Amino acid sequence: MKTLNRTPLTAPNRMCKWNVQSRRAAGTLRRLISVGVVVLVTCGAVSAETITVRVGVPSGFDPSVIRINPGDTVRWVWQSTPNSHDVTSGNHDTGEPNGLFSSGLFRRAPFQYSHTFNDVGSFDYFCSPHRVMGMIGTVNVGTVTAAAQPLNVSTRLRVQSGQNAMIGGFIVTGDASKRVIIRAIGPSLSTSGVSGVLADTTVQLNGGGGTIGSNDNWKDSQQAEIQASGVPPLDDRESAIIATLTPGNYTAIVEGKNGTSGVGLVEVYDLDQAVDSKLANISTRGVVETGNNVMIGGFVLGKETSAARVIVRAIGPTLAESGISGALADPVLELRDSNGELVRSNNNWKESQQAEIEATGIPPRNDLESAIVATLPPAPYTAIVAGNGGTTGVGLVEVYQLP
Ligand SMILES: [Cu+2]
Repeated sequence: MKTLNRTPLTAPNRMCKWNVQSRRAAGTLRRLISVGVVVLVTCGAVSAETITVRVGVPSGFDPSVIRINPGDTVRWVWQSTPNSHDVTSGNHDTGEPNGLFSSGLFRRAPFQYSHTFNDVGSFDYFCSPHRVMGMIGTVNVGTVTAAAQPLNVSTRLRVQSGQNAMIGGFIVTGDASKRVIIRAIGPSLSTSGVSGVLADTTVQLNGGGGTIGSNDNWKDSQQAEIQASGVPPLDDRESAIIATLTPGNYTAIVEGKNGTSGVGLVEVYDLDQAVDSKLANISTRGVVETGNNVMIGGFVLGKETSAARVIVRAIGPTLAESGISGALADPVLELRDSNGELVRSNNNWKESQQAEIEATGIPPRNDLESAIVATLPPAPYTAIVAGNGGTTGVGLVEVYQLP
């Protein structure tokens, strides 16, 4: 197995509740720290949190279903809308209040109401005048024992045009809508020593059989929202879209403006980690080259404190079946931790872990493709895909969370 000497993309730039903890990075990683991969990881120790729910957007609660730990506080924040709203605990179907919590009736922005949930359980609430129109919410309180979940995905490669654009895919699973930011990064990569960067990025978000949105320069629209996310792009020519997405499949297509090529980064961040839904099955397709232009996929496992079981796949030859020309003939895959240490590598998936990979139900369909099954503690990781023997072509990297 050829070992790639490659620094990971995802730097251990860890944020705990938005307070940046500066953590010394290994030498080879330091120059990549400013790449802009801000990693959101809920810290291991469980401490009480405050989760914000927006009231009246335009006539609902956002997010409407959340999961929190006992002792956490929910803060409802009224948005400016023509109507007044309230938060009243009780039965969704009958509108009968149960007296557990109430903001009082006829509230308007600016107004906030908070309630701390100490008991485990599922707590329904509604807005009295708008319940019948579906303005209802639920707070699920329980010590979270689920495995860590993907909070963000980022992939870096040399972006080309048309069929060779960079395509980031992800799935929102669960019952509730998920608020995400999608970023396409190019020019600011040069500040971290990456050469040949995409000078001006564009991004298009597709899902539900159509285009949800597109953006060229992020300040052109949603500027305030993007800034408020805490992760605005560093360069005005870079692109970003904030969207609240119902469970389903989505793709983010990153291209250079006017057909230009260069190294780019696509990122999807979970902006609503308390919501009862998650990002899953993240993938990126693009042209895999050599040296600095191999495909570097980053993903972050977080939110929960227990380890997650994942399968990482590097797909090449089977892309030809879906009409992709110039597919990578023989991918090799490396999984590295945030310090750049090799967790595991694989060339042909049947060479090791064959039974484990088959048991996942999603083994690669071509023997030359690569896969790794691993149980990983919450942290950032990188999956590096290259062509065996320095070959190049279109490849796909995928990370699936396993039950
Ligand atoms: Cu209302």
